Amino acid sequence: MTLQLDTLFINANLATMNLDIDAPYGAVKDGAIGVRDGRIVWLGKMADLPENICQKKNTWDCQGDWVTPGLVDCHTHLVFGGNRAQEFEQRLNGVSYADIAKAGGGILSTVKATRALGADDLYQDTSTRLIDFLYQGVTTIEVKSGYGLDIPTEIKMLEVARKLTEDHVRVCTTFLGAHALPPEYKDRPEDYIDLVCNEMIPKIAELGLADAVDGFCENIAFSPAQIKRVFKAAKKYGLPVKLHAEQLSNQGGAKLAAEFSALSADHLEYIDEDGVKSMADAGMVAVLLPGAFYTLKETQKPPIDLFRKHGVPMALATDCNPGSSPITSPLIILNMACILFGFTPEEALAGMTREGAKALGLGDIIGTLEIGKSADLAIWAIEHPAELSYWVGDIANVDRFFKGVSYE
Ligand code: DI6
Ligand code: FE
Repeated sequence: MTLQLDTLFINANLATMNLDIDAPYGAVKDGAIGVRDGRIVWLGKMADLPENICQKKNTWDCQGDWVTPGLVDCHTHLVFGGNRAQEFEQRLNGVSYADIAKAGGGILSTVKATRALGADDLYQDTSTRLIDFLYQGVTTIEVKSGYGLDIPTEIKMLEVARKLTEDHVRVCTTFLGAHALPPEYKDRPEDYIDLVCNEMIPKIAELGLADAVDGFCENIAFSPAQIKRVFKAAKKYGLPVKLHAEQLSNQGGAKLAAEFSALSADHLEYIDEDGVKSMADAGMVAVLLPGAFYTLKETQKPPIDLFRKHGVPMALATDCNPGSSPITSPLIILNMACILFGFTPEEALAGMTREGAKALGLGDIIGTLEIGKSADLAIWAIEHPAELSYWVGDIANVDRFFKGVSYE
């Protein structure tokens, strides 16, 4: 039998992250990967490569480099106008993140800047930021709206996010209309939630611009009852949900998300065991965001022992945004997860590959190196996969191999 391939990767150490392979990192040393039509069709030891291989394109000699699944950043707010360096300065002078938000700064200052930018400029700014992620091995990125808070700007943000696929990356878009209360709706949160549920979600669903719906459940944002309305509307249009929950206080958001079979609940510093159990029962992913924890100088860590105990998968993401996580380096997030939250380097890499994929509902397509999955690969000039969490700063060379356009 002849193995038909487009591309063959040889002399690679594979961190497959496949739990069925009983070795740290699901490692296959001295391995090879065969790719056809953008999918992995052969994976194993060099010594086991079939003799008859018919290749249309090229052989990529990895010379002992490590190959991992392409990184999956499953929570970002990559599309935004301006920046908030001055608020950063204010915070360092003692003003809290919550107080800045209450005074009309914070998210709302980014809303103003994002509304003011034309789609082309917004795309240019975002695409420039995206380069950092691509240079660090990201092949899939989730991008949220939520800095428009009116119909035209939310649409503009999601269209910009969709266009990023042209930059050779898999993009999942999330509608985050319930991020903050826009100034036009000051003191009228229920009216704004009406707009989100009755106009924004239907319009965005009709245009096919969002793969999921998110909300910010917090005392400085929306209550569980308001989020519930948003989730009901999302479900009506067949859109999966996820939630910013328990970031600054315990509102029971994760439990609410579980009731709607959410893909994930994100942040979770203040979640209790009850909340963790409901996530486990609903098969949800905990998306942990050490960049926001670090930037806001939080002291309460998410209860990672409880997630481990109840078997809740832990994903990691940059939460790249101009306020609480102005971070464009996924690898720094791996390091922060280890140092600040007590992840092992293997859990950290799993968090930004296998578990990140699950958090996007793409666990069958990406996230591990396995036959049948998409060939989204990152090839790293390192001697051990723990290096991905270990170095802080510019790490060794990485090559990306990515054939997908958007996910099927
Ligand atoms: N939680 C966060 O950390 C970001 N959004 C959210 O709901 C912060 C967004 C910002 O400050 O601009
Ligand atoms: Fe966020």
